[in-house]
Amino acid sequence: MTVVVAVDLGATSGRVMIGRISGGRIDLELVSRFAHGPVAREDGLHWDFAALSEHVVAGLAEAVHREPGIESIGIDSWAVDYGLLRDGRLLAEPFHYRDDRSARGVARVHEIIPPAELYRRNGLQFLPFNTLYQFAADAHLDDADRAALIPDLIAFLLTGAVIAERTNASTTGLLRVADGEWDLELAERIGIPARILPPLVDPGTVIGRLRPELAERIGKDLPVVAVGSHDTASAVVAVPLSTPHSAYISCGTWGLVGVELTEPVLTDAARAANFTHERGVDDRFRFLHNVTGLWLLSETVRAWEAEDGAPIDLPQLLAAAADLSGDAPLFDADDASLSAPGDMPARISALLGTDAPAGRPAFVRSIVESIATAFADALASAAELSGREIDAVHLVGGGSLNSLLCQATADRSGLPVLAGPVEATALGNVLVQARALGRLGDGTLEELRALVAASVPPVRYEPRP
Ligand code: LFR
Repeated sequence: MTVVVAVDLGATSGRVMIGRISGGRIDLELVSRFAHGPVAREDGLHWDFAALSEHVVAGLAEAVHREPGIESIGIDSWAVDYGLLRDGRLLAEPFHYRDDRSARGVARVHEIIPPAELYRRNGLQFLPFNTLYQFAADAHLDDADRAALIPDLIAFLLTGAVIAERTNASTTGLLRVADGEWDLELAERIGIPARILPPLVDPGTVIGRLRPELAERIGKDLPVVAVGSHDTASAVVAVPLSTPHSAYISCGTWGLVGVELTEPVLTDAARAANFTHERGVDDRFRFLHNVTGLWLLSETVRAWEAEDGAPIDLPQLLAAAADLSGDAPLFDADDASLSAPGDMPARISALLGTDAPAGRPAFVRSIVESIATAFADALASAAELSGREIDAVHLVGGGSLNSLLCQATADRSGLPVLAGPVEATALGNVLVQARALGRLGDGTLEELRALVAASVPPVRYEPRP
């Protein structure tokens, strides 16, 4: 039996999970889960990084307490955000990618380098919060000796080693799509000092061992192993893709919709459709588009709870939404006005205009159908741009539990949806650690995925006419 611990930090909640692999099966045990999100400070939206790292260390200690046989730690999180280090100390609390300072960075970068050239170099879809734009708007860059992306920053706190794990580094916009190395010329042109970019490592590399004081608190001296530290990269590892004709949707706060490729598609059409080339584990490309996912629902529920002063039963609300018939009014789930936190029902209503449903179940149905419509559009684009016929869609992550969303995605795309695993990201994290420990042989991605398919059978949704 191989036992490891996965720290998986999503944009609205984090979890620590024990992963066990034995007899051709993989299982997860939830150790701790904590909510988190943007916190408004005087100078903008941040992450409460002190609270986050305390949750991680406490979760790891609890994991080792429950399972002394744990052999390593892997960390993944949402992408693009970072902390600046100087002499081994964090200079300031990391900004949240939804903070609007990045708009200044976009203007500054695009003045120097046109978007078409950027796409040829880094292959990334335009998202205003890509790290390079955040760097360009960051007043403290010159004071720093290193920048570390969130999972790398946590690995640094745990071990003292500063690296840049490659799948997540590919979301900075500063990695060359051609060879996955830092584009130092690009960095120089936009005024980013090369010294802040740490050495790149691939998933499977041992980053370091726990600092002695942390090994003592956690209860064991463990190595921290680089996994696909971008959560989406780990999720895609655990998508039980059966054929090259399957697409995936990794659906949590975001819905990441795409296919896995071995060669990039750097066409004008791909750029116009805003399709990205994020690096996957084993040098695959995650050719995908970001659709605003469950963020729309979680922010809506948060606003209603504040209004009611009481918690809302979301499963009940979704069931009521599923019972409604007739066409739901649709809005563009990707509209830029929905990106910031705040009164989501009002902003969605503004997009729907006079069509905005009055009742909550109908409102929820509009949200879910609008997300499914955006998913279906992105699936069609993925097929067209990659020249690949798609005959099934794997929907993994939290969204896979939302049967209204899964069925609507099947209906609107005309494709069968295979839902699950819900914890794809943690599974991918665990699998890459186990392989690094030498327990899965050379384990190709296909073998890792077969292990997932054998352990977590998907729920199938057929498209209805
Ligand atoms: C999903 C995700 C997306 C990334 C977004 C912001 O959690 O990592 O892949 O585009 O968050 O970091």
